[in-house]
Amino acid sequence: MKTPAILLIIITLMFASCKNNDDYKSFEPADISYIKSISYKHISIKRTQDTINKYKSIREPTFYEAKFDSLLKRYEKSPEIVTKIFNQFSYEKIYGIRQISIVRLDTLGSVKTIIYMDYKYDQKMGGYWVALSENNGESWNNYYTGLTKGSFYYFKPKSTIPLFTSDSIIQIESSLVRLFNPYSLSTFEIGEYELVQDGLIISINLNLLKLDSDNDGLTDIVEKKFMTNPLNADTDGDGIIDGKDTNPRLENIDNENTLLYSFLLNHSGFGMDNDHFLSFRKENSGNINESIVYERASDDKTIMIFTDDQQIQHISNTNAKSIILPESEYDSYLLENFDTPEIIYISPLEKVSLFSKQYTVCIGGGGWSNEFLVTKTDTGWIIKKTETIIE
Ligand SMILES: [Ca+2]
Ligand SMILES: [Ca+2]
Ligand SMILES: [Ca+2]
Repeated sequence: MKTPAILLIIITLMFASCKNNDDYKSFEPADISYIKSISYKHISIKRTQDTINKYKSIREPTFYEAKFDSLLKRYEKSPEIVTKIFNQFSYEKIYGIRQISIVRLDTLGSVKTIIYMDYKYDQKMGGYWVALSENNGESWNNYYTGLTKGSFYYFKPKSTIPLFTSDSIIQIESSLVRLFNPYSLSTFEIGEYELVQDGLIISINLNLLKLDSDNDGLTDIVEKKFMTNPLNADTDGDGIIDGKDTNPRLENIDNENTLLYSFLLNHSGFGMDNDHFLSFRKENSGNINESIVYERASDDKTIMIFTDDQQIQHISNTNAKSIILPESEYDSYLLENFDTPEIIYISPLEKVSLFSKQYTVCIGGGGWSNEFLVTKTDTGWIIKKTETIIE
């Protein structure tokens, strides 16, 4: 079917409403008294010395950068060697964790611990995680600390004090910092921060870090990040426990619209160059044309969606864990959590014209969006990708 020119114009106009998540437009550094007033049950902060360098800008080289610098010096005349080593090195892993992410690694008897960065729940700044092994590195458990890098903690990779103080407390030399130049995914700004208070030791209580009060597979700390109930194993009461629920805050509902939204989320639209037929009866779905390549979101992935659309709120069967909040909660969420998992925007279906069964729908994330024209038939959806925008 050929799309008439006039329809294309209408579609283009409608797609103009496909908004992306704005980066911080009116960014202001956090208030210092606020930063100092924040407390966490599993964290205690001690002072090692008085603050000397108030508001001095700091940026310590990471382990990764330090190694890269030394390579540059050594192979000054052959940059191709540096690039080669650099590429190998950046994928090297220690106990399953990429070396470049590791802040500290320490051992106490047969217990090993690694403090590292992960962007899973903190897409822009990265969050601090703790990996623990009680059998000398044979098997590991990974725990989110709830602390975001730069908001307002900075763990010092060069610290020499031992991590363990007892078998249930680890400690790390830290500073309180605050962002003064925000991160931006669309302009690739990495963000800069300034020192608020130096000379601190942050202790993490491992028992509280691991605590899963309602035994649903998510720690209390992760439930705070997900805005699920840490004292109720099934927050939305739909029979699926929070740890297994792909949409843990809101009931999963299977209908023609949630099926479409979930499909678009699962495939993100990348590589979908041909029309696709999505049957209302799953087993009959297939390609209208051959050669369709999907990029499926991984089961391990977490995304956030801020939407007031009731259909999108009740999506089910997504591959990624989807944390869905009303649009009005965006600001308050950031105020409490400082950073988010990857935010995905899906527009509600918009009718192309009053009587047609054609709709436009847009799905996007940080710096990208895909636009679709979808047609509802008696047996399923015909999905046609109309545009991809990568900023
Ligand atoms: Ca739990
Ligand atoms: Ca729960
Ligand atoms: Ca549930």
